[in-house]
Amino acid sequence: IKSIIDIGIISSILLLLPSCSSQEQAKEEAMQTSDKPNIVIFYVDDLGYGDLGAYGATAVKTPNVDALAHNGIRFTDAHSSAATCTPSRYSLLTGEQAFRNKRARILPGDAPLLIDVNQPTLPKMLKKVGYKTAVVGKWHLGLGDGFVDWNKAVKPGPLEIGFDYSFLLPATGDRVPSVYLENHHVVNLSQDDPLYVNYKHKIGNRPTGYENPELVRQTPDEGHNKTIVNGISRMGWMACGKSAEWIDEDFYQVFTDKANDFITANKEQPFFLFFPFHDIHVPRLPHKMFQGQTDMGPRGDAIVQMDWITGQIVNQLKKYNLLDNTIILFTSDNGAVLNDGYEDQAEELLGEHKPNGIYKGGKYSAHEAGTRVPTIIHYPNRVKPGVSDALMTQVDIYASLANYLNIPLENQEAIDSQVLTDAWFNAQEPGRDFIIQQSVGLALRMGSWKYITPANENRMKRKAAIKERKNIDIGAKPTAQLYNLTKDPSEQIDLAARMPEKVAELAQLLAKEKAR
Ligand code: NG6
Ligand code: CA
Repeated sequence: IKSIIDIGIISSILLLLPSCSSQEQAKEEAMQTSDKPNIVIFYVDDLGYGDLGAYGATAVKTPNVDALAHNGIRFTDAHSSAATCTPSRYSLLTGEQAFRNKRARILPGDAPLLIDVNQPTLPKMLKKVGYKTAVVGKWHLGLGDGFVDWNKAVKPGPLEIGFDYSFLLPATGDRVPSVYLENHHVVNLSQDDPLYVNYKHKIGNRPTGYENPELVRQTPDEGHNKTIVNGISRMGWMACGKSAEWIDEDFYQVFTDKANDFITANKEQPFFLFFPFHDIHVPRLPHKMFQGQTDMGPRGDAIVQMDWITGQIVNQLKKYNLLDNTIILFTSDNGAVLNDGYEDQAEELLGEHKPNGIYKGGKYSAHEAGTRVPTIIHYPNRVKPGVSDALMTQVDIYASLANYLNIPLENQEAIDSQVLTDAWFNAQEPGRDFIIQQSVGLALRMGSWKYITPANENRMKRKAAIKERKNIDIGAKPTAQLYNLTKDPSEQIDLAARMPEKVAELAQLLAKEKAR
């Protein structure tokens, strides 16, 4: 009898055991997951301060992004570190101001990888504590270490600087090669039709915008009139590689699917998804589904497309019950621009819409609209919804995530990055004391004040060119400029001549920061 009882006890213990330990395991996993939230960075291209419903736009509807703003913190004074794409991306991924690296400027499509493979990066740091990392979208940080043969393994690239997976537009939508790159390889490239790229002179016999203007769907400026792909002439020449060509109107689905597949594959463990959109950069060619959704033509419709993509990815997080434990950072790499290489009626159809809100300048500019961009943090597990006027910069994403995840930084790692998690998670907390804004020159914001460095002759020439072609004031003057943004947010009154001491104080702080 005893032995029967024993067997009974043992077997019930045995029966109990697996469920017990699986409960333990589930608890442990849950703790791990809440320890390590997923991280998704939505990085829109050229989205201006006034381009979203949540930031006052009425001519375009952005319900998906607005929902993130409504349920998270919407920042009113948050900045990309630069007024153009490559330097902003560089700062975000390295925690270092881009002016420290002389090569961190807008790159051509055949530029070598900008970030050194030995340099610390945000994805490398996250990998140290077990994150799976991916970049899906526009890269524009260079590839390879000199000449790239697109028919072989293209490296070093994202995989060598900390991403486990990459699916890219290698440079931008307006630059060749107009093909997708998945990890090290051009997608769908046929061995019989190898792909060549040149930025100095014409190669191959494909039509170009300057030779066959009748073949293009949008009239280019002279920077964008080289090889025609999908009816759009690009920057640079591309020969052969026909089978691999992208169709711009498919971007919305292709990138959404790749991002969502990555989420599905990693739903059981912490992941970092860096999602740099092509939208709303030129050429603006939203899919039919979005065409005509606004009265603003392709630029407005591209904003709607961007919003839709955001919604699809957020839905994927919801589907797996991951949304509450995901830190979503939604922002842009620089301010808005209307004409940036193609005639797509962005200016003519603008109506009352204010792409940069009340701010002066735009993409390329040292004025506020160069870097003051929509910025939203959504993280239901920690963030109480609100609106924050804390001064913020994307350079701080690196150290803030490190701090939140208890990852110690090395001595020379992310040297410009500060911990701003208090402000990330609480709209009442203050932001930074000062920020540096990089454009063709540098500017510094501190308290109410904004200081812009004096411009040299080159910068003055660039100012004239950008004013003429893009109708943007890049904020270059031969003398220093000073504005009081509390009283004069639109930078109308230059106080530099009246307040030389303030100018000197801010110039000194900037010089000290540069010398670090
Ligand atoms: C500029 C291009 C512009 C755009 C920009 C990059 C000219 C005159 N302008 O050089 O069209 O491609 O580079 O934009 O060629 S960014 O958002 O990636 O920085
Ligand atoms: Ca950009």
